[in-house]
Amino acid sequence: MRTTAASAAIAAMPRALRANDIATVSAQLTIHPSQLGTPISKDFLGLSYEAAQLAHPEYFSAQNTGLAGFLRVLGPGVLRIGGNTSEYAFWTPKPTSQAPQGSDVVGPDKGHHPATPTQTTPQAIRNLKEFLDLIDWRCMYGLNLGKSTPQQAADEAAYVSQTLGDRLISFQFGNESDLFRNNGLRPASYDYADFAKDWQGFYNAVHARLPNAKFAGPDTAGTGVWVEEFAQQFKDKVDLLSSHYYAEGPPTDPSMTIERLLSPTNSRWDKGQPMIQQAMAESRLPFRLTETNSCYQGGKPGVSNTFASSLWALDLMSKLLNIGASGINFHTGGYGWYAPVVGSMENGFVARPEYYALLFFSQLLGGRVVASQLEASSVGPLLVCFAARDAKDRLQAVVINKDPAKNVRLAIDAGTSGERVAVRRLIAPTLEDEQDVTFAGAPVGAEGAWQAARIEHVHASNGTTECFVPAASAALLRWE
Ligand code: BDP
Repeated sequence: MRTTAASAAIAAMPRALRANDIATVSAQLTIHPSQLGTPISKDFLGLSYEAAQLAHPEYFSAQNTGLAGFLRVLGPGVLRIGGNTSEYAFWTPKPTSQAPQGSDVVGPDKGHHPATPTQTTPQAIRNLKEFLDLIDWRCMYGLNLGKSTPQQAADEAAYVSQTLGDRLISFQFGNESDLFRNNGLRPASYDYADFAKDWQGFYNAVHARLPNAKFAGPDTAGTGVWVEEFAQQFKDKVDLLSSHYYAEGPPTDPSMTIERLLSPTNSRWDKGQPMIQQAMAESRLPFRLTETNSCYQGGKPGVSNTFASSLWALDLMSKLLNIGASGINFHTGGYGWYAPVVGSMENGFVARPEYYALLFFSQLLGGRVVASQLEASSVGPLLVCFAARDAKDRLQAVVINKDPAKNVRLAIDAGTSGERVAVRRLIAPTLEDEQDVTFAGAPVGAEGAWQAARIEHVHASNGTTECFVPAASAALLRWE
């Protein structure tokens, strides 16, 4: 069985590993294993689903074992409920008509029109609790700020809190309220001060009903000044700052390509990041990227569902570690182009390339970043590296080679010698590949089944470990 998996892995090797027509350049990584940096939260990984998915109460239920398997292995993670449809999801404590049943799946909202109103029933929340227990995740629950009232939000929050118990992390009010002035939910004059007033009203109502409830926010689309203003104003009321980020969009724009997604100079993230850091520093609150993905309006075929999205996602997670963020929620649902897992209860679920980035990153959970320096002038900014200690204190290095035209020979000085280093590779035949991704030589199977099938070993010589990282691939190195 091992042999079959190994031969499959070799067949799936990037062209670069088999051919000599790609340049190989050298780079040097120096790791300072005792200089500890940011902790990597155990619940760093998460997914974000549309609130409208709750209108189909079987989806997040203990019956959905097909989906549960994929999530459990990434955990203990965070399931965030929100998205555009949260402003159209109405708490319906006593449904008069039968709520929709079955495995209907809700994809990411494309934001083209106001969403269809949906009902969130007590049954959906009870099922959600069972689902969270099954996967051992917790939930950040978005309440409807756009079209609901503080009173309705308090009623819903009371039921959610009582039912989810310690599976509930916090409530948020509204999804991307910085866009309310553009999407018809508020007048064109709606600004931060108006939002703060709305937010305070909802907070008062929920807090009065649930004095121990926890809150996060502002959950804005942008990482702009609203996050900073919110942090200043509400730092004593929230436990966590949150905002969203989409690397590209809209998908109809021909310049939204794989090349642009992976480019270090085109990143909207780099513009927003300083404001997040400032908000964190001023408020001393942690930050979580509660909704993100490669391309808004549901993603772009040929970009969001390719191997490029795995390398993009890994790179984004490394950027989040750089600022000490506490986690990330990839937006998903249904068969969305950028969804890490797609499918339905009826047809089963499969992992898309982006899922492999989460699986790779799950090896780091509960650990700590350690200081490292990359000297890679001949390689350029498409090579991203960092080092970390895992939960068992083992030293690891993450190497992300986003360059499709350069293999990298990386010399690593980890300040130690004589050890064996295990290498697990994240590879696919090309950046455009949509289905032949493997991690450590193995694909992810039904219900998230995955077991490493190919672990290479390299040895340190004179204190230096050398590792070859093919063009358009990533590697996880672990000192044993
Ligand atoms: C975000 C929304 C989410 C959408 C996503 C998208 O919160 O509901 O699905 O954009 O456009 O802004 O893909």
